[in-house]
Amino acid sequence: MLLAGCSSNDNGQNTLKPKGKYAETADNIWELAFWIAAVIGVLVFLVLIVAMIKFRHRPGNENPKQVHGNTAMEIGWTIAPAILLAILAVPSVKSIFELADDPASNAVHVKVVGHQYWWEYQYLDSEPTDDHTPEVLFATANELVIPTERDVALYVTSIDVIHSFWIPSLAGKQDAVPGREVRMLMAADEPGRYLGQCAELCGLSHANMRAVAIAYDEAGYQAWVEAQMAPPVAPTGLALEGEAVFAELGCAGCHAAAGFDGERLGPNLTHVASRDLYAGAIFDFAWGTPEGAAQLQAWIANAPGEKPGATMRDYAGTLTGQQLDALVAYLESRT
Ligand code: HEC
Ligand SMILES: [Cu+2]
Repeated sequence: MLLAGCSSNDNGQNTLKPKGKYAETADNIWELAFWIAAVIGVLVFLVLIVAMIKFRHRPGNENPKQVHGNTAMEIGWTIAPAILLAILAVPSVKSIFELADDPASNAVHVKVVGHQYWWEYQYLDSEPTDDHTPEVLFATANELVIPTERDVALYVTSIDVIHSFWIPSLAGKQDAVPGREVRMLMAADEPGRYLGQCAELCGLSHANMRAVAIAYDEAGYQAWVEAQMAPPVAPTGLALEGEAVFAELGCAGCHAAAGFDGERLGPNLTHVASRDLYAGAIFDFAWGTPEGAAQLQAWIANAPGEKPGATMRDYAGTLTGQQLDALVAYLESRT
């Protein structure tokens, strides 16, 4: 606990430093409960210490008077916690209703899908309801991009096992359960990058299933949406060669790379070059650098070797240097 307390304040995953109104709502309840518990804790320890010193065993000291079955005390220590819980229930229940409220009418709607071991984000044109299935405008992975000062309604689900979606400074934690879609509200006050983590043990690479929420101001967000909606540019040169390799090696069987055309096993790569992080946000594309290219080639050549349990096909080092160069050039052109 001491070591955890020494962690720097800006480690990015801190529920106690909320950066948006929904995270604040949860933090406020914690704050109240903490201070009540802290006062009680200090009182209990004080009484305990006094009792230990004053009534400790001394030679010739009889057993103290026993209080077992004392009706007044039994009633007292049953009623006191009940009253405390009743007090805490007021803000808790109020907050539960607030967090379950309908989002504002200008909200952004995103379906969040947990996969072993990465998060997919499908941007919807409207709110999903019992008798309305919204259209998916585009899909992205690992980086959830949101506007500041607007409600973001996330519809959290999973396609395989139970995951848990958690960006500590922007919202609470929501289990992602296959076959269920649970709405969760998120909001960010300031532009920035907010780190998160899958919070439900979901398999071998659970710890490698990170997430990042990126908040832009309204203009920045609109520009990003426009770029995601734009059709991918036609590749040229080495990238064109890479497109052919992409088709030939069956990459397209798992990865959509030309818009949103249905759900696939792997992340949508239509605009992959607009993202910084990949493979559950554990690697940095570092586009245009030799280190970035080397890491990406290592990933494509042998994904499960780079990330244990990754469900991407293991090409087990069968790809040639020329194929890998062409694939990286192709991916780099998906801006
Ligand atoms: C069997 C399905 C499958 C095939 C085939 C496949 N991939 Fe993948 N790919 C995945 C999955 C699943 C992930 C995510 C793995 C993870 O993060 O744990 C992934 C991740 C990636 C990523 C990182 C994307 C991101 O945003 O995280 C890139 C780039 C990629 N694959 C490229 C390729 C290329 C190039 C090929 C063809 C040589 C290929 N993949 C073939 C399933 C596949
Ligand atoms: Cu997970």
